[in-house]
Amino acid sequence: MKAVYTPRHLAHDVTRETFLGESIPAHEVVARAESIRAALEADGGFELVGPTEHGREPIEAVHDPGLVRFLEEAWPAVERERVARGALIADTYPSRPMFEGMSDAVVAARPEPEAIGGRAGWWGLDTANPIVAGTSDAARGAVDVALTTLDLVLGGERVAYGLCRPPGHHAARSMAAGYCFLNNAAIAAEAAVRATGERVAILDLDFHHGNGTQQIFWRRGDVFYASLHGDPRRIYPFFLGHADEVGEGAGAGENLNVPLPAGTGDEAYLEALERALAAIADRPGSLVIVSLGFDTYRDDPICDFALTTPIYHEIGRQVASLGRRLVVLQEGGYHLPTLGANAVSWLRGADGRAGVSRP
Ligand code: Q9C
Ligand code: ZN
Repeated sequence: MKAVYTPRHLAHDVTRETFLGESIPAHEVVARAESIRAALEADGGFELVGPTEHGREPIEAVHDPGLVRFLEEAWPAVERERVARGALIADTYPSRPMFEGMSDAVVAARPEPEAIGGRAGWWGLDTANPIVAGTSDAARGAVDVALTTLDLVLGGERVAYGLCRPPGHHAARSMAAGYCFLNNAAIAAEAAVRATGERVAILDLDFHHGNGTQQIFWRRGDVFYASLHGDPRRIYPFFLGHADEVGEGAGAGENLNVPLPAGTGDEAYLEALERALAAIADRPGSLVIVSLGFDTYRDDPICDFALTTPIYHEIGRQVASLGRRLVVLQEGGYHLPTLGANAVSWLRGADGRAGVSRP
C-alpha cells in the first residue's frame, strides 16, 4: 500500500498544551507521526512517497481565506513583538453570549482584531492549537499529504494512506480547534467531489467528534459524514456531536453521529461501525475518506474507549469490505508506544493482508 508522508510536520514542534488552564506536556507531538512512519517502514508492506504541492486553491474551496492568512501571519507577528514566547495560544474567544441581543448583521460586521492575541481567538475554538514558527507550513504539508493520497486513489490505487500531521477534523471553515488547523479530510472530500462529480462519504473513526468536518458539509447533499465518537456530554468538543445533528437543507439526513459511552470496547464499537457502514452502503458513490484516529485505543491518555490492537485489523477489513476506494487520513491517537502497531494493524486489514500476532 502506498503511504504518503512528509517531514514538513517536524516544524510544528509543539511541547506544551494547556489542560483546564494548567500547562502540561503536549499530546499532539512530532513523535506521533514519526512512530507511525517507523512502523510502516518496519512492516515492509508500505511504499512511502512524498506529497506534491497543491497550493491554496483546494484549501480555500473549504476554508475562509482569512484563516489561511492568519496561520501564515501569526508567527511573524509574534516575533515582531519581541517577547520570548514558546508558542502563541489564545486566551480570549468570541463566545456566543457576548453578542446576545445583537442582530446577525451587526454581529457579522464586527471586525477581526488587529492584535495577534485577539486574532488567535477570532480564528480559534480552544487552547489546543499552539502556533509555533513551523505551524503554517506543517498544516499546509498535511493538506498536501491528504490531496496526494486522494490523487493516488483517483489514479487507480484501491486504498492509500496519508500520514497527516497536524490532524484536521476539528478545524471548521473559519476556525482552528483541537490540535487541528486545516481540515485535511474535508479538503480531500471537496477535491474528490470536484474531480469525480460523484457523491463522497467521510467515515470519521477518531475518538472525538469531527465538528469541523460536520460544519463544513452541514448543508451539503453530496458529502455524507458519519462519525463514531465519545459522547459530547462528557467529551471534547462538548458542544457538537449529538445524535440529533443530522444536517440541514440539501444536507438534511446526510450527517450521522453515533455518540458512545465511556468504556466502549471492541464489540460495542463494531456494532456502531456496522451502522455507519450500512449508511454509507445505502448511498451512491465509489470513494470513502476515512478520518482515522487511534485515540479509541484502551490506553490512550486523553480518551476513554477500550479498543485493542487486533480489533483495528478487523475494523480496517470491514471498512474495505464496503468495496469502495479508500482515502485513509490520519487524525488523532496519543498513546505513542502502540500508535505504529495500531496503524499497521488497521491498514493491513484494509489491504486484505493478515494481522500481525504481537509478542
Ligand atoms: N489538553 C484530535 O484527536 N482537548 N484532537 C485537549 C487537553 C482537545 C483532540 C485538552 C482534544 C483534541 C484530533
Ligand atoms: Zn481525537
